[in-house]
Amino acid sequence: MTADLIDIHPDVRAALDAGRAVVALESTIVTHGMPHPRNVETARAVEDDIRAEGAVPATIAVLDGRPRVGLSAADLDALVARPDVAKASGRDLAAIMARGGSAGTTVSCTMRLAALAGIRVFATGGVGGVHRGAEETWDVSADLAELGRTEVAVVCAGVKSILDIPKTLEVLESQRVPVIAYGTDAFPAFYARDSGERADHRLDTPEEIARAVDLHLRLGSGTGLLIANPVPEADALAPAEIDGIIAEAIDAAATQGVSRKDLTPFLLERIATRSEGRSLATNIALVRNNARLAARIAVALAGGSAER
Ligand code: PSU
Ligand code: MN
Repeated sequence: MTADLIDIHPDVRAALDAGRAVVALESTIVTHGMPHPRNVETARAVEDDIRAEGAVPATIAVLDGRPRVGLSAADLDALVARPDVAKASGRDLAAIMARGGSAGTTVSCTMRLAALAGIRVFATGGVGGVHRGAEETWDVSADLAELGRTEVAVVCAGVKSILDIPKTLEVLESQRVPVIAYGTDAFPAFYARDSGERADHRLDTPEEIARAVDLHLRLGSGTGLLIANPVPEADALAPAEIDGIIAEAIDAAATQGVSRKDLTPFLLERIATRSEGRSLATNIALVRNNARLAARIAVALAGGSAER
């Protein structure tokens, strides 16, 4: 059904056909979330982390009008070299495909394509959510709507405090998306291990999380799951170190009238620059940490047989 719509890399195709573990990865983090060349280096390191755990990585993007599930090294280089590379959420896919464009895929778009390909586990850094001041701007990421209707487990490090975390958790609750924290009662806040909010559920092993994912899907829940994995202690940033930088970035966005799909990339870029790379190092560490957990969940879901 989807063969004429998306290109699935042969390694990914073979793993899916054999029922082996596959982990989807997004690409907006590469095209709009990190500076070059750290973006490409990180994308490759994350794929290696997933392979080391015995799963097959499937980085998802749109290249010259074709959605790709699984990118070769050359595809990744081509993606970042396209001068007009777009940021695609799920709703943008059709128009970008129709004009033959290229795009990094956000969490919402990556979930859509992963689900079409039959992939149930996806790793990223942070998902989008309800922006601070949303009562004025109505800025709520399409990631939350997609989580409310697409059956994929998304492993993240919580959400950044560029967002309104309590409101984001309220929308996830309304959307029937379970929020499961790994090894902690707290909902993590990306750079920090604890947002001050509690997650709905705590599970302590990848196997237990895999069981919950399997049950959620078999119950016909019809939604995704958010698996929140706190940043490793050694890589976390002190709130005092980052909160002022985030507040300054939000003020600058408001002053410059940055809105809609440009807002999140603007904030990420400004925070990375103003923190002199400390936020970037944390970002890279937590994405890799999420990839490893996602791979372990995918291996457990596939029946525990890692490819080693
Ligand atoms: N948050 C991060 N890093 C990111 C993103 C969000 O900490 O790279 C990216 C993800 O691709 C996410 C997207 O799906 O931004 C959300 O964008 P928006 O807020 O415009 O929905
Ligand atoms: Mn938005």
